[in-house]
Formats: sequence, structure tokens, C-alpha cells
Amino acid sequence: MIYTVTENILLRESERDDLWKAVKRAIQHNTRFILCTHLDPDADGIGSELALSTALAQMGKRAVILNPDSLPPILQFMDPEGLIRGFDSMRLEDSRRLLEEAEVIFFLDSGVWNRLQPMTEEIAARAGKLLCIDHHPTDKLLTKGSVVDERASSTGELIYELLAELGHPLDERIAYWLYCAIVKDTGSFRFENTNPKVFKLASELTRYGVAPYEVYDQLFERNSISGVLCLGRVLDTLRFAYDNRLAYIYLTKQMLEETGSSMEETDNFINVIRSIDPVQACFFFRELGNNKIKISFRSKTKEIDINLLAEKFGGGGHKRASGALVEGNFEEVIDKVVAAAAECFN
Ligand SMILES: [Mn+2]
Repeated sequence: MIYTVTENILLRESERDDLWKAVKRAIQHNTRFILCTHLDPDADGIGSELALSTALAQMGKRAVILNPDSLPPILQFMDPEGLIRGFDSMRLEDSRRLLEEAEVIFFLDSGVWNRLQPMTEEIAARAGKLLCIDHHPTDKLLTKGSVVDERASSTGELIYELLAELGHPLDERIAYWLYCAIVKDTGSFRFENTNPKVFKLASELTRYGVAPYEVYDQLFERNSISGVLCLGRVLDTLRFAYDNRLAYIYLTKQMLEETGSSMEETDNFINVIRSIDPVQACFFFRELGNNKIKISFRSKTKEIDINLLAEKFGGGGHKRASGALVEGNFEEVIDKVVAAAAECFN
């Protein structure tokens, strides 16, 4: 657990309140905000920024969401009003002007510079106004005034806490977005980060009219025909190692094209092999083109901190779920990562 205001200084629990107060002051004393989440956004990042930006707008502030990339079709249900802008689909001078005019830039659900690509340089040039709110473990913070609480189930939970600190009332929309964030990051209340606090929060949010069935349906039950056909192809690649304690699958660009599927639709595939009983860890390798490979790492046991392995390949995340973006030959990278996993099974 890290609550900190400066790099590499760990603060005590009692100082957590001071951090929220600093964020609260930043909100109260400024009027123009930019909010962004990480590249390849998920429902936690999206829900958190939609909830916070809407609350800021209700306070009479100007809050603009500017993400590294546009919203994937699979998450469009969360933004029916089209509040989210993608840096990748805007003119550089327009996004620069927004960043220039902003007094505070919130970076939500990540604390890693390269997760802001392709806008890393633009944000880094204005790092003085950057504030991170995140729940991913880290030993190195991006900015002063970051609120990083790795015990939080989700960034959504932290935004809830911030709004409570601000005394800002929730409404149906804000509750809906925060609920989506929590449901996503707890795997619909199945993961280890599910605890009494999460249930209490979910209970409170549903009082604003959130329909749990609908959120679950949107987030977890929306496979397309092409997506399921693609899953079939990917499952054909299933391999085991280390006495069946490691399972891994891969997806080539060709498989994606032939089934007409999209990358986002393959995000949940790793959970299928994660469910295999003797498996303690699993990997999913995805070919992105230009020699880039996205790797998802999952661990099922306390004994295997998969984040340590992901970090060896330049990635990061949580002990049980992590990811990395690697450059190299697809087959060689797979062999290398599987070989490096030996340390997990000693
Ligand atoms: Mn998250």
C-alpha cells in the first residue's frame, strides 16, 4: 500500500486524508480539467473518468475527457453522450490547446508513462499539473500528489471516495459508471479484491437505480459470432508446461482477420484457460503487428506473483493479473516468456 506525495516516500495511513485533501483543493481552486485513462481503456478507467468529469461539470467546472485512444466499440454503451475524445482521432493542435488550457490533468487507473502513448510527450511536457489516481501497485510514482492505493478494488472505488470527500452527491449516471468500474475490476465480485467494502459500495450504488443484471450483461455477456469463432481458433493453440501448471494460448493477426474479430473481443479469452483446474498461471500472447506483441499474465495462487515476471518484460499490473507490450519475433517471444516462467514453478 502506498499513499505518497513524492517519489519513493511512503506515507502512513494517517496521511491518506491529507492526500485526498490535496486533490480536493486542486479541484476546488481550479476550473479547467482534463481527464485521461490508460491506453487500451477498460470499464474501470472509462467509468472513473466519466463519473469524475460529470461531477466536475456539475460543480460548474470545465472537464474534458481526452484519452490516448478512442473508445473501443465494446465499451461504447458506457458513453451514449459521446463525452470521450481520443487523442488518436483529433488534430494535434486541438488536443494541445485543451492540454494547455487545463489547470489540472487527471490520469486515472494507471501510473505508467508509456500507458499514455501516443500522448506521453504532450502530458510529460505539462507534468506539473498531472495528478494520478490509481490502484495498481507501484514503487515509483509519476507525479507529486498521486493517490495510489493498491488495496482499492478499482479506481472507481477511489473516485467514490473522492466524491465523498468533496461532499458531492451521487446521481443515477455517476452511480452507474462507478458500478461498471467496480464490476469490471472485481470480475463481477469474483476476484480476490472483492471484500465487504466492495459489497457495501455496490449496495449503495444500486440504490441510485443501477440494474446489476444489465451491467453484467453489457460487460460479460456480449460475445459476437466472430469473437466466439476466434476463441475456437485460439483454443486450438493451447499448450501446457511445467507439469500442466502453466497454460498458454496465442492469437495471430491472421486469426483475427480470418474470423473478422477485433482485439477487444479477445480480452476475456485468458479467463477460459485460467479456469483449467491444475493450472496455476497462464499467458495469452497477441500479435499486434509491426513486431509488437501484447502479453497477458494471470496467476491463480498467492505463491506466484506474476507481476514480477511481467516486469522483466517491461510490463506491470497486479500480483495476479499483469500485462506487457513486447517487441520481437512472435514465436521467439513466446518461447522466451515460457522459459522465463520457470522461476515461478520452483
Ligand atoms: Mn482498474
